[in-house]
Amino acid sequence: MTATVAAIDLGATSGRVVRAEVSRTSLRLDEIARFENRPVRVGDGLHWSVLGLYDQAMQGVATASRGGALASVAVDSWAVDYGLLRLGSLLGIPFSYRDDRTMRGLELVDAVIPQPELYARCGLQRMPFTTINQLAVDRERGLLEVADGLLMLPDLFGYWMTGRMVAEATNASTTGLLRLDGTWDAELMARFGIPVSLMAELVEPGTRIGPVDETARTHFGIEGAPDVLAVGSHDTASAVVGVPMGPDAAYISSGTWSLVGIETAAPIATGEALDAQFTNEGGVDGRNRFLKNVMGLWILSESMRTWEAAGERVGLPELLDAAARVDWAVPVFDPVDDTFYPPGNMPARIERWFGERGQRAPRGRAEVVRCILESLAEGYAVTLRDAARISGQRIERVHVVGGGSRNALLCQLTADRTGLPVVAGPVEATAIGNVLVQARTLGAAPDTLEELRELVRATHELIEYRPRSR
Ligand code: LFR
Repeated sequence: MTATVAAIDLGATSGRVVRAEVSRTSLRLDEIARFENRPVRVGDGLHWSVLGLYDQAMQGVATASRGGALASVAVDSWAVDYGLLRLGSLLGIPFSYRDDRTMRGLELVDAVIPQPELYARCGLQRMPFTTINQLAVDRERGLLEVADGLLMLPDLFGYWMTGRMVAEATNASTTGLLRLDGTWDAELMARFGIPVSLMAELVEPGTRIGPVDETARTHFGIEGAPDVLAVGSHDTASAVVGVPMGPDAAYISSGTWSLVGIETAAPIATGEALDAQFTNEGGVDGRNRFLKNVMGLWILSESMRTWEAAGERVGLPELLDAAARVDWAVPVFDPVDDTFYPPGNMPARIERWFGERGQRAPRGRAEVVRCILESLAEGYAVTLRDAARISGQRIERVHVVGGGSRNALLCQLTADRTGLPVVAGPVEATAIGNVLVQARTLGAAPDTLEELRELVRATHELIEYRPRSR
């Protein structure tokens, strides 16, 4: 049996719709649509253009449906962001997690609950964008008094497609409002004045949400009536499904963020994990994603934006070539530092970071790019050593998936600095994880994550980088 399914995969800079044919022994993906995603700043802050994204995604699904009946469709996106609703209608335009209101949110949350206590409850790394911080700001502004529902963005799309509201579990695990056992933490919500009634019913990946409804089918011209399924709707959860790893492996899901970690059987919310600032996020099939958010290629893309805004022409391949030719030592910064979180002039921030520490900053674009990549690779190496130490799991190879798996210099530096072989690919692991879980739900793909990963390994070309001695 072969299943034909469509994945809507939304990233912080672009979204895509992929059509896939999956069987127990084959996996074929075609990109049907790709569109830009740019948050828009208005008076009250930085927002996602959710209707535009939905429109583009659904047009992609319609195109995919014209190429032969789709059995199902599923959405994944970045985590933590959400829409508030009242009587079924969206209340306001969802904020982007890069909006600086999250800093106020951190203060509000700190005033109510000490970090170690919050960590013991939800197991998340302290990050400004966590949903609980954003909701603390909404509460302060009186918004929670009018809202009667909350949907994470993939769940919002699912609701618009089907009329049914659910809270997919892997994405819900990024809110800070789920207990480590995967249930809504009503007591914590009460302490923050967040009504638990805002939250929808939790569903696991593999749940059928319902058929795409008449409104959506007619408006977008979708042929047939595909079912909307829940998958790992947190993009990183889907990416981890698509990592072609075996035992003793770690992963880096490398894009705007680098999510660096391992899969564990259960959350690890110990004092050591807190000190090293590891996150425990829910994975598909009840696995735990023990990982850390390292700033990622965002620092490079923001640097390029800065250079372009100054009227300089910059192409990524040329920059990477120049950076590869830097054969002298460059200094490294801490790619987990909050300085690099908000949008802005990264080269200036890098210079300031070194200046404040009395160190020489990199000069010129080639050195800056090399410094960014070396810093990321060093950040990965430290994180993976911590992950192995804290979990007691062996790490003998590192899989890099996502856009960053195409960055040969970064992959090589990662091998060099971790001292481990790096296996790069597939680029589209997130969409793969999404379609595999759909196909499995339809009975067309193997049952276990191990077998699904084996299928990815068998159908994709991977590149191995060996560590060079230093
Ligand atoms: C990656 C990602 C990360 C999450 C960040 C913000 O796309 O989903 O896992 O921490 O974006 O949502």
